[in-house]
Amino acid sequence: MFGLTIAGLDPSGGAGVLADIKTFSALEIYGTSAVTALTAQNPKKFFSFEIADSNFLEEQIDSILSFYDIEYAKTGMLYSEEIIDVVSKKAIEYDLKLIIDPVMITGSGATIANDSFSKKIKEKLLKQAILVTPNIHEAEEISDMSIDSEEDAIESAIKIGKHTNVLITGGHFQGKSIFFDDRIHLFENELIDSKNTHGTGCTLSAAITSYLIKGYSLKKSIIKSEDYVKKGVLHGMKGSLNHFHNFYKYK
Ligand code: PXL
Repeated sequence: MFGLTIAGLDPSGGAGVLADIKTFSALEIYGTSAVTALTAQNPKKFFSFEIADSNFLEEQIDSILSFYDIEYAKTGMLYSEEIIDVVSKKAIEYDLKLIIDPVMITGSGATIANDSFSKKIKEKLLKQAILVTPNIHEAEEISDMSIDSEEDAIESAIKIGKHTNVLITGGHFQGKSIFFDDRIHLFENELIDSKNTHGTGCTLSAAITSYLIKGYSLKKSIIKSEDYVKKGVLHGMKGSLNHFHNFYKYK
């Protein structure tokens, strides 16, 4: 079973393409990738990034999808309109089901999406998605409203839900995450006091993609993925979660 991530490369391996590939592998999916950007960072500090040329990104995606039979792909850092256009075109051409992690700002505070990003993904990409996974900040941007309470978050999820299924990820409102398909589901998550959270968003969407590939329903894939991320954080190290917590002999 094969999966694809279209995302940026974080050399620390906590987030981005490397996190996605580790997650796919830990969950028994053969991972492939197309790299949208190179970044220089560690879990504490973001230094810089270089965006991939869009023709080159297109060639990466073609080289994978002309060879492997891939139904589900996740997206991470896309940054610009040009890159969103390439991903949208390729998703249509290869009939991909997209899981979109609409990353805009890293945990270390760096902006990894340009100003028109949320407008552009609404116009171009969300209609091709089967799930979008914003955090609270990203949900505010996409739904064009501020979120100060659980009720606001539900309203935002319903607004974004006009485009596609949406999971507003936890960390706020007692750790609850909010899933809207044709109705609202609230998932209670234990709040974990840990510094090892770099990469949790990327990992969650890669895990959901993996479970969908394995044939689980969207709701079940989300529940199983939240558990996988929680265990990763509990066994995390040096700022990032541990994608292979199942395999390590030491804890
Ligand atoms: O915020 C998630 C994320 C996505 N993609 C890349 C990142 C990060 C966070 O650091 O570096 C490449």
